[in-house]
Amino acid sequence: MRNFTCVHDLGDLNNALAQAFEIKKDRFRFSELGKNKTLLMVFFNSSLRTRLSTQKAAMNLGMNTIVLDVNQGAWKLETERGVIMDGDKSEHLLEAIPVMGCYCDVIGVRSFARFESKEDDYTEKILNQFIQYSGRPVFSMEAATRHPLQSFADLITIEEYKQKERPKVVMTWAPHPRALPQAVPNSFAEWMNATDYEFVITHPEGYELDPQFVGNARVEYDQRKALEGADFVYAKNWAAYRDPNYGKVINTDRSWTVDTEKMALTNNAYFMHCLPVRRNMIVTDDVIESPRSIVIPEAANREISAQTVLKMILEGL
Ligand code: AN0
Ligand code: CP
Repeated sequence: MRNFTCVHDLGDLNNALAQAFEIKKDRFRFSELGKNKTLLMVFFNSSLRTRLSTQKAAMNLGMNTIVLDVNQGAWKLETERGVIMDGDKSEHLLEAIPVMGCYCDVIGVRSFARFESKEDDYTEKILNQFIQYSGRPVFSMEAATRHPLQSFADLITIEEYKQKERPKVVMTWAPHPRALPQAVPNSFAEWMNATDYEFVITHPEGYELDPQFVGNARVEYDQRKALEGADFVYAKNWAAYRDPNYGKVINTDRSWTVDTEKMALTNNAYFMHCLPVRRNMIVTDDVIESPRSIVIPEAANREISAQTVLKMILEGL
């Protein structure tokens, strides 16, 4: 594998899952694969899990890692071509990217949707420039439209906890005070659509996602109805996708918070969230602390998804 930006890059999903479980059994089995190879992780946005789990995954494979927080200590970067750079930005991404490529073998990039231009976000302008100009394999550590390392960890987690072949997985929108990207829900939907699970998406009207990600999922506007019989509840907030509200918070309706009463409608479902999560906005303390909450094992699987992806990239070098 050269680049990893979405589920399709993995090829056969069952094969990728098998590799993930092999790594989980013995995460140091491939500790020679990354010897003398350097991973550069470039963050345009904050991170706890992605930063730690990807670095740990690289170390398990014997790689060296460098982390660059673009907004802390690096030169401020211009991203638009043709701009007269007489403002506060000292360097252009078009030089910065190939320079970064000089110092590493593999690059991970975190660059969220900026909500300034839907077209720029949905064409993955920043991530694609890394792919085009770095000269290195590039993987997404959450880009504008997808968070594939998260979705891969989510899938691994569901595979570990599911009690039937075809579980019912419900992704529910939940309230949040600030505008969040659609990357996590888009990506989760894309990965669920690549399985044969029963997959339902529920959200208030106005929060419809890009149809290319919704695919064949059932969209149900009544959250309670959607949750009936669910085996997994995947909560997430996202800002509106549709124009003219792209990137806007159109409501913070707390009746959508996942609480004990909502969970009682399910088939004793497991609760999932990618984290970070705002308690008592997205989910109540009781639900996230309950024995059915698997948010911590889900986060732990980020190491496994990252290591599987890095292993595949290293094998292709
Ligand atoms: C980000 C998001 O919703 O995309 C990252 C989640 C992994 N969340 C926040 O910015 C709070
Ligand atoms: N879930 C996730 O990607 O978390 P971070 O933003 O902390 O990396």
